[in-house]
Amino acid sequence: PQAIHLSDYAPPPWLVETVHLTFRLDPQSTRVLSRIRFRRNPAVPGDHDLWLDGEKLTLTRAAIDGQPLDLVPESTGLRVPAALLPADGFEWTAEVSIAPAENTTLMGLYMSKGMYCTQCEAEGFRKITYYPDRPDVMARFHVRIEGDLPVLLSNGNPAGSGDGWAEWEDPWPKPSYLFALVAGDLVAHSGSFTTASGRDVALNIWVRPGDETKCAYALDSLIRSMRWDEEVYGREYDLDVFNIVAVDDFNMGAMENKGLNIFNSRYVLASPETATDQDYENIERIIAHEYFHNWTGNRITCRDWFQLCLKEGLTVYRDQQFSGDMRSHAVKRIEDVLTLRTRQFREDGGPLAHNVRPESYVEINNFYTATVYEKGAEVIGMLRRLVGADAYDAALRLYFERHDGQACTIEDWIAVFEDATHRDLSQFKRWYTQAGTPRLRVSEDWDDGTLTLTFRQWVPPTPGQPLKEAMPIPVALGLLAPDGTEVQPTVVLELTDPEQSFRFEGLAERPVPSILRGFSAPVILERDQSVEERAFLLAHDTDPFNRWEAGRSLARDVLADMATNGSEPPQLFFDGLRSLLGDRTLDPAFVALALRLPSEEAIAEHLHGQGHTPDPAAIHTARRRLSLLRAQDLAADLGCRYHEMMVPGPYSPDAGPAGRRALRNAALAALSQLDGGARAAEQFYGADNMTEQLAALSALLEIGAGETELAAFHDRWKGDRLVMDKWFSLQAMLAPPDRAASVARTLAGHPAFDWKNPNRFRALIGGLAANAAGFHDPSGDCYRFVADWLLRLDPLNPQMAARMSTAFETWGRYDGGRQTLIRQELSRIEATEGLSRDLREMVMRMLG
Ligand code: DPP
Ligand code: ZN
Repeated sequence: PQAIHLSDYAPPPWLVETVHLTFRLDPQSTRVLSRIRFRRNPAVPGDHDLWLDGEKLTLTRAAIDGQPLDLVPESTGLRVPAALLPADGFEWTAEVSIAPAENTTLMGLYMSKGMYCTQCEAEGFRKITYYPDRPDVMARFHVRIEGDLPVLLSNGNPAGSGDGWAEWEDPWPKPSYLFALVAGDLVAHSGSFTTASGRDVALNIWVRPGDETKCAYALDSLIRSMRWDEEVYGREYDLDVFNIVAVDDFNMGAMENKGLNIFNSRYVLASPETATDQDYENIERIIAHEYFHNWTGNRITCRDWFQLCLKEGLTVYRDQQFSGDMRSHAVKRIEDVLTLRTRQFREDGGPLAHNVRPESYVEINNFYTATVYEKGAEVIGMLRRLVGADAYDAALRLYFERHDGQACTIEDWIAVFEDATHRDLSQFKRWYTQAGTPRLRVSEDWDDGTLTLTFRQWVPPTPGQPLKEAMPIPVALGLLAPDGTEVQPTVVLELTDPEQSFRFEGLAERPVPSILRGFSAPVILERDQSVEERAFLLAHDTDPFNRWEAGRSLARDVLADMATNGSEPPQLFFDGLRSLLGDRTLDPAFVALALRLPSEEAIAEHLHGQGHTPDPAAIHTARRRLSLLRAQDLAADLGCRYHEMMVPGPYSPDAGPAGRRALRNAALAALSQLDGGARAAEQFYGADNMTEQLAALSALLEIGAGETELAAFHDRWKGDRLVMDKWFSLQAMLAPPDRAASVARTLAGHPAFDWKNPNRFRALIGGLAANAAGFHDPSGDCYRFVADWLLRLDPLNPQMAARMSTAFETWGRYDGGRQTLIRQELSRIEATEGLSRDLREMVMRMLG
């Protein structure tokens, strides 16, 4: 398959004004009638053929201005020769038929339990009808749906309905990837919202009958998102209705189709008994994310798929701001950095590293990545830090004013900031064009009242980019005196050169620097710091992120030492945690995060970065041991907090009670190592909410207990799909390393292992991949197991298979034996005949 290059971009010669679609729904043979008004693109002179994308369509007829055409479709579309096209525009009509019931890819129009549903981003619309399926072609859509189902939905505003039909009119021009259609036996949980300028908007969350009692939090999150976008970004909603549909079979989290968001049901449905605090937080975040796309993505969209970060990075940044405002900024920042490090740093450090704005792809679905999303959001955060909050607001106003209704590029985005702030941002653009996580090495020099900090930066080579240029790095920094008072409040240093020094003069005593406050740039900070200094920052830093980071880096180094040379943890480590645990002024959610030990994956990544070959088994053992020693050392304090953090009264998913449960459950997991699981079993059977029940089950599994509870959990929840996903993933994730493959095989043989459902597949295969020591068991059993499943899924759902193949992306970190085993599996996949373009591209990139 051909790679597509950013440098080959050419504007479309033909633009679309209006699209009329009629769907005659049928599972085996849905007919799609299209009437499309084309006009010449004034920016592209000359005569041009009309190219219409189309895949797996049966064309029954086509005409230009009513004149039938005799066209022979190619496998990827149709070409109408320029000679047949009236110079100043024409109307294309066509009829195709498709079989939604046979569509297992979950792209285009497909069926999920009797319900029709679409997913068009990035290139699914071409599986619905012939069309210039590219985001720089924006048009107004009118849709008529005919089908014997009670609910028929599409984008925009309702434009009439009757028995067996409904019409929808979307006044806002949009690219085809934002098209959506849903038809099924659905019920709505409804509400309303009045916009700042007084427009009444009907809000509906559509679900299958029986699920309507689980929609209240999603609706509440939507209303808060709509208000927040008005208050913070001055953005109002622009249609009479906003519909959200929950569907069980969905490849991604959710999709921002104009006026008709479609969601994976796990990010809509929640009740206290079935959803955890984490689920509630995710629902709030993703509802907000998709809603915010209405302006950053839909009203202003991307010129081409290379610009994906233009909408995703910005929208993730916006949903992070929102969650911080709704909950706690400190806790949110720590959670976001944890995600960035586990997912994006891992990607950046391996064979799949790519720019925030990639320069080529074979299959665009493979670039919905942590780099585009999470690093893309970090880049926006840095930009805001560099120009300041007010200038950021001014730039965003200019962005909306200048580009509303357009399909834009990163160049447009940067230009807005340059024009609004009169800064030269050409170096900043490297964040979009250079892959890899920058390393920042700091050294300190103290001389007679002056502290000199010297920063050296370098970016390691990544595939296709052996040499790197210096990055502009905002480093937020403060200085603390030995008694803990802050002698230098936060300043932002702007690094631009490979090496730079900064002097702080007139200091009475040598201060302790707090560097990269708030994680002001997505870099790896390398710093020689004593245990004492980190314990000091853990106790005194005024920046909550760095306070957490001090404890985190200490835990990481302690674990790295234990795993590599069998050393014992220093007492200071436990003492630091004890004072944190005892500090009642701290947010319990923060303390819970501070107690969380770095994951085995994080330690492996760190060791690899330090030039070691990580041993997954040794890391697992070290982490278990540190966890046990810590529980023993802090038993009394943990017991105390466990009781104190009990949350009385009815369940509420708000940040306050959720934080208390997080700390309580962290204490429970620790204490279970000492009491044989007695408390956990008690909590499991007594719990009236999923957060407490699942945490108890997890604590039991971690100590090798919980057989009875697993069975009880299964019996209680076997009818609930989303809860059963948790049952699968927890077991795969927490299986003892030497038994992981056999546990996974047993689970795969369970009658409820519906592997064609993406959530269920991800629960088991993703759960196993997250069990680092199990997955990397030296037998290679799990490698084989995962490869077998990828090969099985690939012909049905290539997008999911490709996504899950990232389980193998870290192979280069490990020893020769493991490398050989993983490469064998990757080569076996690569050699398979009929492999999808999606999975083939991933495997080839991983093999290098
Ligand atoms: N655009 C979706 C999202 O990130 C993914 N298809 O919201
Ligand atoms: Zn998005």
